[in-house]
Amino acid sequence: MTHFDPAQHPHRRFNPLTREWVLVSPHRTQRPWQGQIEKTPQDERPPFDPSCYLCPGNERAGGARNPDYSSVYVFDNDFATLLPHTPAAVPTPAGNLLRAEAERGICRVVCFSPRHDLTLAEMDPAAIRRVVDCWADQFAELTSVPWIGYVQIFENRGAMMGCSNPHPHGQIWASASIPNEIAKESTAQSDYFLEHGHTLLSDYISLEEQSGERLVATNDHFIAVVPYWAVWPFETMVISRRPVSTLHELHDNERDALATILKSVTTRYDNLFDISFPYSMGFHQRPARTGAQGWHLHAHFHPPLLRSATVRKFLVGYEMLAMPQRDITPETAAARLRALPAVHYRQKGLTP
Ligand code: H2U
Ligand code: ZN
Repeated sequence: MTHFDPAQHPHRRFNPLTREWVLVSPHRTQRPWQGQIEKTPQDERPPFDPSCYLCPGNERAGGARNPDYSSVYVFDNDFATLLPHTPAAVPTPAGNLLRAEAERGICRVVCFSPRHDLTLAEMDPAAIRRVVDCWADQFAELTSVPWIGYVQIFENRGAMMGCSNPHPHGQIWASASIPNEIAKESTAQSDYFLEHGHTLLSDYISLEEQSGERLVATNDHFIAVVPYWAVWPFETMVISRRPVSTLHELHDNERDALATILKSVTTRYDNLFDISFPYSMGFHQRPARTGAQGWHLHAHFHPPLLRSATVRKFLVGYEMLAMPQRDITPETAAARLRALPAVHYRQKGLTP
């Protein structure tokens, strides 16, 4: 028997943020594939689409009309998942197996650009910076609502992720209670901070910089890595170097740096299979009122694609019933993303 080699042998890796494990099976990347046949989806869109409910000046499905906006535009979701005026429920007695609580919230839609045909990857850094400012302002505004407990800023990109419209946009769901993933990350980060006196992610980014093998992109204020414990094949995390807990605390140059690294990560994603790469991404910031200790600002990108433009990974079977599993190692995924050109495939050959 040879020595254990994480590039060859099945193993499991620990996610210190959620305290959950992921199975890694690098030896399986050789197995034959007879599943889905690949074909590259077309992605040609006009800069303005008269039938798009997010384009400037158009009427939305809910009946409201968008203003003729020229930068970032935010509105209350016409079909919001959470509503601000839900009546309070009678508390379910502890120990009851049928437990429910009323949930209140505020849901918004953020149009990143008036241009129907762009994506974050294709927007210029100054325009992405305006989106960063909008996210930061929205976080501050929504956390100042006394009953809001947590603000989730996210983007579903691509029809494969259930995104209903290709116009570049994201969503914000602010809820009274703390969602599951945030509760897990809060506990882990706060315990780590109390024990070590600095944030879990500060120590983590030091390790990643020393090894370099999972880095995707870095700049003065942010790093992008395929996390050691990644579940999705090309999952990444974007982490601020300074241990701030919200977007709102970022200085001017840090906000520019965030815009730049978001462009870099999304460009590499698109260049991986020469398509507009689908993903769900979102920022994890501290809860509004509690559990702030040790929170370190970061974003997660969860892209579903595996080996081509159409072969996607599903969390099914063992993963649905037991635990997540991946084949290509995070190190291999990071090396592939790192090696890609920094110029977007649709802009190759165009003068900047
Ligand atoms: P997705 O593309 O991630 O589905 O987000 C689009 C959101 O836009 C969705 O939550 C909202 C939907 O409720 N929406 C409006 O608020 N008004 C509309 O006219 C259409 C869609
Ligand atoms: Zn549009």
